[in-house]
Amino acid sequence: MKSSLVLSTHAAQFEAVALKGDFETNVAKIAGWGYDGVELAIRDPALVDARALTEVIDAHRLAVPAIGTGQAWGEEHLSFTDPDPEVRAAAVARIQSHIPLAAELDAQIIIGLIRGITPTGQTHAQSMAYFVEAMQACAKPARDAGVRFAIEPLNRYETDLLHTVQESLIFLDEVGLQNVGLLLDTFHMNIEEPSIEEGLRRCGDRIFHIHLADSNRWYPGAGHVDFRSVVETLREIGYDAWLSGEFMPQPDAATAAQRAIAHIRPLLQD
Ligand code: LER
Ligand code: MN
Repeated sequence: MKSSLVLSTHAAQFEAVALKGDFETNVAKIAGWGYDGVELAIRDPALVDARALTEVIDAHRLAVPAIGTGQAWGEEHLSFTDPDPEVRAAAVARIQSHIPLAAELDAQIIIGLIRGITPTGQTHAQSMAYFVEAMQACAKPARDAGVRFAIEPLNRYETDLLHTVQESLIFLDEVGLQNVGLLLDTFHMNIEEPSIEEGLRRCGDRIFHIHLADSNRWYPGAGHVDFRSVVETLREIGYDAWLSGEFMPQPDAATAAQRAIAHIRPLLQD
């Protein structure tokens, strides 16, 4: 398993991104702290100079395991489940526009809050039907490019759509595409799963990506999640991909990032 840290390419409001500010400075810091990769949070790929971005990342010998897309919801309110068909179409088009960059970086595309929240007057079933439709519209054209999508179950305080592993596995069956799997985030799992380890085991090879944050959404080691047991379980089920830190910049960004890797590294080497 390899370690990465979430970094936004532009200033963003989402609070659980440890580092904000100049991109290259942050990439250099992440490499210097010993991470193997950088997970990029990108609101709109049209705002990103792909060549400049790849040069910076290559220069620091980092990989990009995944691209987060939730800022398009947080800052523009694009969503797969909006009652307005134009907003849904814009959300699908935005996610599709990540495919070329994801293919170039060999990164997965994360589906978190871009799924939206059921608005008043719309049924949950209708939202789920829109969500399946949007996922298929995004994932089908990505198959030829070899791009995968990781849907992230989120806790109940953020959305009403997909909280648990159990619901998400049923959802994956409905989508019915092999390039769609799950991103499991230990912060959300600690709220929604009866047992984090059992949730990981149930998912097995449908786990495409992992986010690490402790129970309080601080860096791993700051709360009560047992990361030794999380890593052992992942190893047991044959997960051999990325553990990506996504936590609050507490007590400050640099300290959080360094304490996270200090906590996780030894577990990976055991
Ligand atoms: C994004 O990865 C995440 O975990 C969500 O909490 C975004 O709101
Ligand atoms: Mn997450």
